[in-house]
Amino acid sequence: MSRPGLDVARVRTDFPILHQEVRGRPLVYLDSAASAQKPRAVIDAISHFYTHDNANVHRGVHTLSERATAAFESARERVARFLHAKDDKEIVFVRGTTEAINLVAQSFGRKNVGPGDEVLITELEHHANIVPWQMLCEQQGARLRYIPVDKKGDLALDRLDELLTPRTRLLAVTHVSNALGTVVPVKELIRRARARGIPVLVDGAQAVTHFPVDVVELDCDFYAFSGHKLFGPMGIGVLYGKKERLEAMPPYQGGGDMILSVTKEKTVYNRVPYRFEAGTPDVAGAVGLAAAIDYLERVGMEAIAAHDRELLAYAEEAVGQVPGVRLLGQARERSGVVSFVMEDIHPHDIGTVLDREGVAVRTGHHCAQPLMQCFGVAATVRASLALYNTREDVDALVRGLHKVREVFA
Ligand code: 7TS
Repeated sequence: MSRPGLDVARVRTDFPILHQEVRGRPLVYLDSAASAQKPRAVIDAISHFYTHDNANVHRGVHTLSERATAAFESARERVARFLHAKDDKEIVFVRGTTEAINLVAQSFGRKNVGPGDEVLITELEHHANIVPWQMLCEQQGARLRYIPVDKKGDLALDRLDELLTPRTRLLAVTHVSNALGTVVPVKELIRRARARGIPVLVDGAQAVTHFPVDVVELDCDFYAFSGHKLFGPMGIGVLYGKKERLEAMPPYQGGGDMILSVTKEKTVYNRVPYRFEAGTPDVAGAVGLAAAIDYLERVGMEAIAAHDRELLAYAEEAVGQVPGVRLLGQARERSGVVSFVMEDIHPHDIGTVLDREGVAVRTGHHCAQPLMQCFGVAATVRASLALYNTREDVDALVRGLHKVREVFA
């Protein structure tokens, strides 16, 4: 179906995996927040790399190695432009959001967070933006503090000034909540933290897929995201870091390619970003990620944002009308996901019935257990939307939920 600005029918033809039946029904994929599907352009770019250019990077002078190096570095430039970073050397390739946050925790964190210091996060976070900070705080004798979330799923920003203390060494916050879809006003948080000289890391895993992001305009110190949620391959992700921040940080892992010279006694580390990229990187992954970004920008991030907003409003309305459904999260601004519970029917049972109808959703705590505790639930059903989803997909979900009611009546 076509909407102004985004020809979804056309977009769907670019995603081969969508055109299959699951359990005898056409697949309705509503789990893109967990991992998004890949357009043909990404699959072809990876295949082309392995068919024509595969070699290790930065080490060889032979032609294939030069080509692989050029492809890897051009992917870095592509990512830099996508985030509107000033310099492609501010882009560190990692495995995903999780590794990006662990890198900052163990490199920036170990250097800058000491006994009695504080790291501030929020109750909205995915475990990937909680556990690395808990580990750091335990190692350093520091304290992890949380900005609370209110009943609607917004952060209680009236508490921010009191939580940003002279001991706060970093604020780490999600841009969009994976469990509720809350869009956090990160720009305001960054402004208020930076006014006190406190650096900010933004977890952009669920944001870059839905709207344009400009790290310079946000003025964040770090920004992390995963390739596989951005319609690119698994195993590749990005840490953006302001150059002066990255340059002041020690390496995260030691090994090949992150050095300038090694003697038996001492290593001189390579410059940024290579200092943080020990070992053979996922070159094909970076190539695939660049292809995904090219694809998204051809479709148009603004058009994608408009489509996603419109479809989310439709989905919230339609799902909210199913008898017995309670939607979770009424934050001022939301993106990408509809999270709900249904009377006393267990979310896993709902997910199982939906799967029989060909509808893929995620059920569980969504790796956001502290947030689930705030809302007094152990788990929810989460339908997540992407540029290839249609109103018909939402209608299929709603029909499935009526089926759930019949089964458990
Ligand atoms: N941060 C957020 C906000 C996320 O949603 C996720 C993954 C991560 C970090 C971790 O990303 P990774 O690529 O390093 O694993 N979120 C989900 C999800 O919602 N369902 O499955 C994974």
